[in-house]
Amino acid sequence: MPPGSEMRERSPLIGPPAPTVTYRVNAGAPSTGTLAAFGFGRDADHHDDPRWLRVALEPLGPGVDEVWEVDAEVAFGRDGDLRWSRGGGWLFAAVECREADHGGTEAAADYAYGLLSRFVANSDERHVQRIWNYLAAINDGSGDDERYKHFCTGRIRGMGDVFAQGFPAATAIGHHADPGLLQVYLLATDRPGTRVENPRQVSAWRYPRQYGRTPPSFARATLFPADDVLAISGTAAVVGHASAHAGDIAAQLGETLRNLDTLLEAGGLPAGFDRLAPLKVYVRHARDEPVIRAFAARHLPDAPLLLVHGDICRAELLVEIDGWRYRA
Ligand code: 3EB
Repeated sequence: MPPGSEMRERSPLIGPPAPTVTYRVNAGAPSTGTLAAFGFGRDADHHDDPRWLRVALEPLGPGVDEVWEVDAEVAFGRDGDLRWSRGGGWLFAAVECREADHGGTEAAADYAYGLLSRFVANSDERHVQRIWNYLAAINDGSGDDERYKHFCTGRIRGMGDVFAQGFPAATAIGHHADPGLLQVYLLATDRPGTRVENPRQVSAWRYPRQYGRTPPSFARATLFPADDVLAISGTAAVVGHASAHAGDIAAQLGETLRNLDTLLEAGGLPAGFDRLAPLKVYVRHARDEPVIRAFAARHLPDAPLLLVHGDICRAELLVEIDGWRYRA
């Protein structure tokens, strides 16, 4: 074979290896290589460490912590309502704030995204790959005044130029804790990832007017720069732009899995969600837990799974799944 004609299975590493994500019972306090760690619900541990975040969603079933680790030393700190950590080419940043301190949902989202975008813009790790948003009573209010829609308007206003190169993959879920609490956290790195859209779904930023004044600003998934992980947004039974199977949890689960499978294919990842795919399932009605567990046992038997109680941003949607799919 002449020099230079070797075929490569895929492109060489062009970015830092992805953090590892694991679910653990009682993970304990963050340690050297911990980029971030999360407890869920009111019984989760407290650790006075900027890398530790207690997420305002109650676990369904056994509570576990989620831990992100990098193979490097991690530095961390706080700056007002923002805390951050960085190591191995990755940045974690989180903002927690109270809506009342900013004059409402829209203003609080604007504030939180403003803090995050300014912080990220001043970091080497300025390419936001993934972001999570938890706000209270997400479906309260009707029509354009639903709280989620106010959140979407504030979010895009607070997103600075660091988000303008392409929206990150995201999750936006309603919590049942402290009514005015907004939690937003992100994962960024020092090189751009690749946005992946779902051919079965209209891109969220192109949703028609009926879903609100401000279309939601997120990508369906991000392929990390080293091509080692597909980070998957909150995925529900949305086909085209419409919600499918209103009120039918079993059918919504099936449609959601079709969307997840389609995203893997679109991202060029191997098919299937096995032990290399830690997933989180957001469940509107706690009574649906047994149906969801049975579905998971059948279709996702090896995927590490965390079920949490949370509201999906469209009132007719009963379940949403997000997560990570490692290539190997
Ligand atoms: C959907 O497909 C369901 O506003 O950040 C999923 C993931 C959804 C993220 C967001 C919303 C968001 O439109 C809702």
